[in-house]
Amino acid sequence: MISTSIKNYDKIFDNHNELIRRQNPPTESSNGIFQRYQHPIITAAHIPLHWRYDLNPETNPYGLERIGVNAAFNAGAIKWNDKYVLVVRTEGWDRKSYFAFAESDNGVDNFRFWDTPLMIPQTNEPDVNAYDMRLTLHEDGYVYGIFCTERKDPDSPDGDTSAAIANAGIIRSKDMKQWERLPDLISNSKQQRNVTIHPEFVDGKYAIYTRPQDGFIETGSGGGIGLGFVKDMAYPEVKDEVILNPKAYHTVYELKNGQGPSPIKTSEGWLHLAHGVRNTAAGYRYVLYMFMTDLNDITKVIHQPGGYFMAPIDEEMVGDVGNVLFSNGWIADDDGKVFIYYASSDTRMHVATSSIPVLLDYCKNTPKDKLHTNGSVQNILDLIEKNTGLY
Ligand code: M1P
Repeated sequence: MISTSIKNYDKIFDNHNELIRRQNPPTESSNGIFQRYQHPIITAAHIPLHWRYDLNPETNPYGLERIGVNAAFNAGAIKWNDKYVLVVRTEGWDRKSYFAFAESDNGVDNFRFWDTPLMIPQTNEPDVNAYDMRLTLHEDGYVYGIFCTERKDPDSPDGDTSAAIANAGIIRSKDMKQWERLPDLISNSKQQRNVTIHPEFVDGKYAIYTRPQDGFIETGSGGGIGLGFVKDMAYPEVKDEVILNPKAYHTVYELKNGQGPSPIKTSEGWLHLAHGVRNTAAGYRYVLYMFMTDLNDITKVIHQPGGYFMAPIDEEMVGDVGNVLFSNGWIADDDGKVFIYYASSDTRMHVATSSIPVLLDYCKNTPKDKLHTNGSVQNILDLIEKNTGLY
């Protein structure tokens, strides 16, 4: 029965507090490469109650939820003031996404939202939808927040109400509170998503990872993860864009290939986390995969393990857009521990942990995709031979 009593809120607040404070132990099993945790770290239910309910019994006598949240996913991440800070793509019942910051002391549970969601400073052309922000501390001293800004395609035929143009919107800040909006990315491609900034200058320029596409959904000639250079972020025109890591037939990144968060620097090269998409009879399947680029030449891929790094399992496979893992945030601690923040099925946020040495070993020593079935068998035969006489 629907309650008509405002006492309703006591139970709602109790449940909410219990959810926020819930501990998140690791799962029992691990493949040695990363460790999953038992619970999602942020869901729609974690969003503060006073963002959703009118708590005044005079104006909300039935205790109704006024502004609902559909999903909380695809979060950017940064370590800030010793806290693990996420900028969560929060999607309302109205389908609009907006950004909400949440922080935790240990990176795996007890994420608490900051007081209010982010009001993004606007350009002359308002963002109709905004999502998937990457947070990167650049050596110029700014934290850059690069996100997808989506607007209706002005060239779409009459009656086509869904054709959209996606581009990279850019904000930056020195304190994570006051944000300055810069012009949207200027590039040769009509569509750009999954854009992020390299944390260091390259030959005095900003290096930008891109994902050019012909259409909003169709990749067309859009070839994969791009890399281009910008002289001045106040006029972010990408020059000399090249495809750093292309899509490839019969791989996990056959249909789409997009950079995740900005890469992590190690003594042996830059670690990259990306998502690959392939088509199936049941729709697109998004998985995470990894590769490494050269420490001194970021246009050169030096290691790329075959196949996926993480794919959706169990509850992760189900949600608004099923069979999707997506990551646009990770944090490497000074002791080498790595927190991989990933979303499942466009619905909820999770964390997995690993370490720099383990991820380097994974990238360097996992066999490559040899791009044909007997190549995969050969990889197994090589391993069997190597193991002869052991165990
Ligand atoms: O629905 C899966 C993902 O689809 C888009 O990603 P991409 O541009 O790589 O296809 C984005 O809308 C992303 O937010 C979403 O998770």
